[in-house]
Amino acid sequence: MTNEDGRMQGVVLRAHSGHCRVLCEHREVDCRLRGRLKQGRQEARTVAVAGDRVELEMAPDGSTGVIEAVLPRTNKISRMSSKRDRGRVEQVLMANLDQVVVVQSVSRPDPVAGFVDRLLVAAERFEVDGVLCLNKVDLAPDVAAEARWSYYETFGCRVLRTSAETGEGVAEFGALLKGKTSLLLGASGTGKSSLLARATGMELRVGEVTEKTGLGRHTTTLTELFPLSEGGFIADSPGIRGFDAWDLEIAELRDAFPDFHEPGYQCRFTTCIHRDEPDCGVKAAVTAGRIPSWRLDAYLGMLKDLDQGRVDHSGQRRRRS
Ligand SMILES: Nc1nc2c(ncn2[C@@H]2O[C@H](COP(=O)(O)OP(=O)(O)OP(=O)(O)O)[C@@H](O)[C@H]2O)c(=O)[nH]1
Ligand SMILES: [Mg+2]
Ligand SMILES: [Zn+2]
Repeated sequence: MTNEDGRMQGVVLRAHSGHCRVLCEHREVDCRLRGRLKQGRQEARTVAVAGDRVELEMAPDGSTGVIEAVLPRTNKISRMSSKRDRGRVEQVLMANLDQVVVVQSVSRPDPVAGFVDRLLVAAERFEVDGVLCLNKVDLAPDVAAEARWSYYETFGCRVLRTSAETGEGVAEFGALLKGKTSLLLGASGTGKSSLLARATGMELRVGEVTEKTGLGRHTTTLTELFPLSEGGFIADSPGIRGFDAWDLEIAELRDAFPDFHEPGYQCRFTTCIHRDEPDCGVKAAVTAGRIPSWRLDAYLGMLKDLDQGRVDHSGQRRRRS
């Protein structure tokens, strides 16, 4: 596609310090960013990310290009950079997506309490569909976590059970991706790349889970988008240890727990954040066993992080940008 300036349009497949691989007219082209697009070193990584639609000027021989403009995003997934000492830096993982597929192994690595909840909150915060994919169902599951999974379905979250090893559920996983732009997100070693390879036949690097710690080895190092033969795109991403959604307000965090909405109507205060307030409908629902206590714990853990983040990063309350 060409616009009136004679520029081509493309989709960024991967981006790394000002260099991007762009899919343009069924070809992959290495591009650099036009200097004026870079807004200083720290922001450079947010200017163009996987999934961004861009306008580019192609070299006469068509071998390389220069990104002249990044088109407005329909949405994005972004988080606070984990390099906390540098202050508050936004890290955009991906732009223009339809869904986040949270990949969690039922064991090896074992699920960490609150982690899936955290990733689903990120999807809610950025108004992207969140799906939970439980992988490695061929292994004996971590018993403590097993009881939790079916709860997610009770508030409308789709839950898939897969094994990249035996192929169980992989057809369903493939069907989920069809025609959509998806991002695979999860801890290292949960099997994101393995699942993707099994579902699409692509050759991707996978890494052993460390015998001693049961953790992954951070095999995938860059978020990369792949076009699917049946339409749509899928992004594989590096394993993450934590995720603090960028620019998350307390009220947004509260609203990102769909199972709290209805009991929340019983809270005495409409501003209740279900922490210290009296007559809280959500806490009553936990006491009555309608909401499991680990869900409230996951929420309160994130609330605490949010409170601390506000002080740690700037010493003053954050303002929406
Ligand atoms: N038993 C079993 N092993 C699996 C399954 N899926 C993946 N694995 C193994 O888990 C290990 C990690 O798989 P990867 O696909 O590299 O995991 P990843 O999530 O991409 O990890 P990072 O790239 O580090 O984030 C490899 O040894 C895989 O063979 C599964 O369904 N069952
Ligand atoms: Mg990987
Ligand atoms: Zn409440």
